[in-house]
Amino acid sequence: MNDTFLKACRGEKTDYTPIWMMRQAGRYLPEYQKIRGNVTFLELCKSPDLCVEVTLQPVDLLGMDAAILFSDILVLMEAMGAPLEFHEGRGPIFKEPIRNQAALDALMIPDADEATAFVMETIRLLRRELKVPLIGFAGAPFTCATYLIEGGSSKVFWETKKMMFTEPLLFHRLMDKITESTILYLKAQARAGAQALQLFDSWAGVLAPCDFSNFALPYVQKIFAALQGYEIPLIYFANNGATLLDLSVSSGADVIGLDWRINIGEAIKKVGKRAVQGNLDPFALLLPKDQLRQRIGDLLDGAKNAHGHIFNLGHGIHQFTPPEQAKIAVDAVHELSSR
Ligand code: 1CP
Repeated sequence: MNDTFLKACRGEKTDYTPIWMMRQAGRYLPEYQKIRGNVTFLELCKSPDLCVEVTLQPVDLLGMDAAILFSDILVLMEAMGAPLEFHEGRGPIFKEPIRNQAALDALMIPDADEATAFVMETIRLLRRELKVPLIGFAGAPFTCATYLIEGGSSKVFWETKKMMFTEPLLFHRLMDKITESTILYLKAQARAGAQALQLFDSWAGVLAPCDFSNFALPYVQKIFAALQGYEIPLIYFANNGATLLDLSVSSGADVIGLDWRINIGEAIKKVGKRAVQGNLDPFALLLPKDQLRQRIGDLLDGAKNAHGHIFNLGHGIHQFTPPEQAKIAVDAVHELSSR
């Protein structure tokens, strides 16, 4: 068992810096495309055998030091009773957005072992196969709420902010329900065998710090507090979150994920005795080999005072990234950080 990733999460000394990449299982890999060619995205998410296969791909092909469960943050929203569709090229759609009390009342707090049995089965199967740690995950409540309220992806978040500012009680009640569901869901993942848990807050960066404090952070704190007993590393990734970093350190996470917009050395000064994860610009994977290695060397150097560093991209790997470039990055991290 290669436990370098878990050691780095705990701030312990490691022989080298571990690496994994957000969205490492996915469309940039031809091996993923091949499987995805025969099934829809949601069918894939609900087929444990196929989920196992695509989860293993980046670990086997590229040498990642951790695996992340293949699933999607919106699977839980569907289990709560919000009918979900994925349209090719357009992303997720909730045809019945949650914008009033009646719609909110219709949402359930599901029993995760039943409603998302396929996720738990995937985790159990993966643990038999994997020689690196398995990361489970969920969306952070604010990010999940934006999809439910907007009815899909958004750029301006009009409906979400309208509810926050004109019907704050309704917004908080929705956040409460997502939070309760997420706690049960992540506890079930931990029981099934997930060895670390990450909350993805992809849209937290659209919030002013005062609104993040009021409308988003308390729910992240509640989730991480509920997971303390499992003694597995908890990771919080707020995309575009540099301006929220001082607040994010109070989330209760053991590891703070960093997007690429902040200098890693500066971030490390703020996070104190916590590990950091990040933060190469995903598009920097396109650099010519020598420059990519140089850039990675600089990043490792910038993180030398970290209380644990897990190398990652600053957000998900882009679907048109050549897999060979990802492999160069993995090898460079291993080689340049070896001590
Ligand atoms: O066509 C396809 O094959 C679907 C593309 C795809 C994939 C591969 C989607 C649709 N989701 C996923 C997998 C996925 N999603 C993983 C897999 C594990 C891994 O990292 O390897 C994870 C962790 C997610 C999480 C997720 N889904 C997030 C949070 C992370 C992030 O990237 O910010 C979000 C926001 C989603 C929603 C989602 N899923 C898929 C799409 C197109 C979207 C919408 C994104 C948007 O609104 O812009």
